[in-house]
Amino acid sequence: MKNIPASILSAFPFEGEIIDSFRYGDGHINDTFKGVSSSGKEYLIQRINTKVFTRPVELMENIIAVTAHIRRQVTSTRNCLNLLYTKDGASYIDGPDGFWRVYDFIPGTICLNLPETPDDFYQSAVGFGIFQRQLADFPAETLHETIPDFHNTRDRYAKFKAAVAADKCGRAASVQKEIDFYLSEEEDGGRLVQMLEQDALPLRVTHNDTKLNNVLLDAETHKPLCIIDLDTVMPGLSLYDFGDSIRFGASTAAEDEPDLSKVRMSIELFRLYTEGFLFACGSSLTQNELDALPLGAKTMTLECGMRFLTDYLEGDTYFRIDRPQQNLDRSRTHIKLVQDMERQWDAMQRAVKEAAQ
Ligand code: ADP
Ligand code: GN1
Ligand code: MG
Repeated sequence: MKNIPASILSAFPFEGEIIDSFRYGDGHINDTFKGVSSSGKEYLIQRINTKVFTRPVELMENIIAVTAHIRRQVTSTRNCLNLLYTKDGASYIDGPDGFWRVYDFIPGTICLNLPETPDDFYQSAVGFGIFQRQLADFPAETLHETIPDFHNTRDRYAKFKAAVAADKCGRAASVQKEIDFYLSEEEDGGRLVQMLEQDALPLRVTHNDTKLNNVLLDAETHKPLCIIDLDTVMPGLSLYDFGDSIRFGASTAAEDEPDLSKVRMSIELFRLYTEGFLFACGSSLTQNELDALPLGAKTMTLECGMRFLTDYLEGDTYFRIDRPQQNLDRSRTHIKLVQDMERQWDAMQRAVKEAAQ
């Protein structure tokens, strides 16, 4: 999808007319555009990937409920996503051009792929911690599961093994080393699921996709303003949210960096994120959750890296790529990060203990 279809532009009551629009952001799943209207107001216009989100109407119901819950707790319109309803009063358009929704563009914000300064990462942790707190009393049973088994790492392993066995594109032999690495970590990969089954960890309402670029920071102060990308808000573990942030943001390089010598898990960034997250929501976490934070980071890194490799084996049909081996590169950076976490395990545990005091 190169730009926004006319049928979508005519369906929403934009203030003035959309006079400019272009692709926006670095998401791997949906098609996101920024639209600028003749009145000067800006909009974030998105086509939902319905191959990934097969029940988009339920997804929208979740977003309406979650944003209403957050809106009641904040004072500024910059602290909560705001949907623009169609001229017919619907929260989306579903037609021959796809499934589309529109948000007010929150002005004066930035989104980062790598922190510009360590404090940016700390602030993102505060943002996600506040989000966790804001949803602590949200009735989880009313949420739809937008992607079943999304962070069921055991299930992700089953899908990975099936992709290796099918070897649809004949790529498995060339990435045997990477396959072997992920398989060798299967036991650790399943530990969170096991703890959940044993009731050792509480199920909460979580975001489940807590990349640094899913928090809007104020462009001037770099303070957290709003958590975005709410498509995967579902019941989950606090460790998923903590872990996914570390996987993406505590790396010293981009998610798809081909030069692995640049990729490390920064223990300084890990410490900062832990401090920010616990500052914002630590008092609501159980001791088991606190103890499992390093495992959360490792599990989410393993899981995501394995998902990238699965997609590479299946022919790059899930995550958007803009060059042939991008998913393979993504899976390799994650191997490096997991190895780096293992090397720094004691320091990670110490950092959690210190931040929790
Ligand atoms: P994806 O699911 O593709 O990751 P996101 O919802 O995260 O899509 O949006 C992609 C990018 O668009 C974000 O990383 C952010 O830069 C920007 N963005 C999203 N929503 C808003 C908004 N309401 N106001 C300003 N920028 C936004
Ligand atoms: C996808 O949509 P985006 O880019 O925020 C993916 C996440 C992965 C992430 C890896 C619905 O997130 O689970 O962690 O890419 N989202 C979905 O960068 O699968
Ligand atoms: Mg996003």
